[in-house]
Parts: sequence; structure tokens; C-alpha cells
Amino acid sequence: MTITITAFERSPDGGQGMARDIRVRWALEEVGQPYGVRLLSFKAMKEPAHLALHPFGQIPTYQEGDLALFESGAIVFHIAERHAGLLPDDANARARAITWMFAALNTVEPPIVDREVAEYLEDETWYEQRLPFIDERIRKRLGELSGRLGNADWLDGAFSAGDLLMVTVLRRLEGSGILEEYPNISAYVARGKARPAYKRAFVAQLAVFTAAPTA
Ligand code: GTB
Repeated sequence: MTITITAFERSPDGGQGMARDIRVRWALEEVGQPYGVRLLSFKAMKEPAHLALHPFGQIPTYQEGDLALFESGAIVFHIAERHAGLLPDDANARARAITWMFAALNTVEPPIVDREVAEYLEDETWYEQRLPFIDERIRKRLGELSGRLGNADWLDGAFSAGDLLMVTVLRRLEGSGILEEYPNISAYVARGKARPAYKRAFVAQLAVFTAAPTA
């Protein structure tokens, strides 16, 4: 069955992997599933046709036959459940990998998103005052994550959907200088980005913005 996802027609980062369709693209590449992409303008995302798919008028969405999903974490989970390669077979190892998916989205991502909201959407003076407190919360989480990761390649045994989400969450800190304070986390993110499936996903997202316009 054909899989279609949605992504930004224009992204503020110009397709550098920050928009969350990168998670879905990466998961589909890891499991070897072809997919199509429907690009949306910011206006189209808020129109009834898209709101029927995504109640909050955002990307990414995922359609496969009569199944329509939204929320990048739920979509990655769905892909991981339906195809081999992103979740272990052993029931306990699988439960732990799913736990890391939730940890990435519910525990590590919130203070990182807070930083972006403060930087791009809030008053400048307010941002300068808040930044040290936000960064302290981020460093607390990264310190804990770094301690757990130690010298391991991945969070719990083989690469899983938990790592996929965690790497995309951590990537959001690139350019802040914070990741570099944790060499094992920086190496972990680099390992994720070095995976052939990630590279294919990245190139595909970037191509939306670099492809020559059609006449
Ligand atoms: N919880 C949802 C999920 O995980 O799917 C969040 C989805 C979401 O935030 N979507 C954003 C969106 O559609 C795009 S990813 N925003 C439009 C809107 O809300 O109106 C967030 C994002 C986009 C681009 C950059 N960038 O260019 O740097 C960074 C983050």
C-alpha cells in the first residue's frame, strides 16, 4: 500500500533536518519502505482538508490506505510495529526501546523546545533572562542521559526507534554549543547521522529546497 507523508513546502531551516518529517522519513528508510511526500504551505496546513488529517494543522502526517496518523512519535511507533528493524523481538527489550521513545519526546525534548520557543517566539529581553534557566534544565537532562549512555553505541543494545527519536531531538541543540559539552552524546548523535538510512532521509528532505524548479 502506498505511504504518503506531509512535509513543509518551505521550512525556516531550508531542509536541514529540523522539521519533524525527518523522523518519519528516517524510520521509513530504516525499514526499507518507499513513500511519497505531499508538500504543504503554511496556509494549506490550516485549511479544512489538512485539519481533517491533523487536528492541530501541522506536519508530519502519514497516510496508508484508509489509515491516517499524525504526531511524529506515533507515526514512528506505527512504522516500527509493522516492519522489522526498529524494535527488538524480545518483549522486554521491546518495552525498553519504547520507553526510550517516550523519554526522548516527553523528558528530553520539552526543555529543548522551550529554548527554541524562547529564542524565536518570545520577547528578546525575556529570552536573555530566561536562557540561563532553560539551559540549566537542558544540561541536567543531558548530564543524566550522558551518564546512562556511557560508552555504549545506542541507548539499550541495538539501534532502535528510541535512538532514532532521541537523535532527532538532540539534533535540535546543534549550534547552541551545549551538545559539545557531552562528548559521548555528541558521538552518539554523529553515529545516528552516519547511518545510511538517516543520510537518505536527510538528502530527501533537503532536496525539497535545493531541487531545481520545474519549468
Ligand atoms: N508533536 C508534533 C509531532 O511530533 O509531530 C509536533 C509537530 C510540529 O511541531 N510540527 C511543526 C509544524 O507543523 C513542524 S516541525 N509547525 C507549523 C505550525 O504549527 O503551524 C517543528 C519545526 C519546524 C521547522 C524547524 N526549523 O526550520 O528549524 C524547526 C522545528
